[in-house]
Amino acid sequence: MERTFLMIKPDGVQRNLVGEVIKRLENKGFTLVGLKLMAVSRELAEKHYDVHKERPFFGSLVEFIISSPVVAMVWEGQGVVASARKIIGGTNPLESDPGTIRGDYGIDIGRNLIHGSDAIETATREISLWFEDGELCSWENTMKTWLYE
Ligand code: 3AN
Repeated sequence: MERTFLMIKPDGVQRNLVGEVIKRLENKGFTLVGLKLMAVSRELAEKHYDVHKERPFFGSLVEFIISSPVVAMVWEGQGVVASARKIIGGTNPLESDPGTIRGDYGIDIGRNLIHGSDAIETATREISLWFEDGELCSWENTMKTWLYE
């Protein structure tokens, strides 16, 4: 079963949107297999955003991610990587579709509430960067037969 890495950024935690974000993914039918509230080290933030290290916003993005706790999560389900990206919405909240997390709750691109892996390979890399194997919990949701044919 496919897995993705999602992280509620400091703005999402500070704005009390943790429950709202989790609710949207649960309601969709995805399964939570990893969850932790954490203060992020500079080293981890820099590794996570490594692909953006040449971009002008890299420094402020790293400072932001380490400024206040985040909620790191792993979600599981059929097609979860692409589907979670749709639930999250486009990068710039002012242009994200209404009904998405960013579209409903954000304004500024530097305060877009949540990160989601953009591809299956990225998800694999990010899950191993943020979680030890023992922190993930494989379990079978009893609703599975009501979610999948
Ligand atoms: P997404 O999170 O939608 O995949 P990316 O991967 O292009 O977006 O960018 C990663 C993060 O970098 C974004 N979530 C956002 O916090 C930040 N970011 C992207 N573009 C900008 C920008 N032009 N100005 C400030 N921050 C940005």
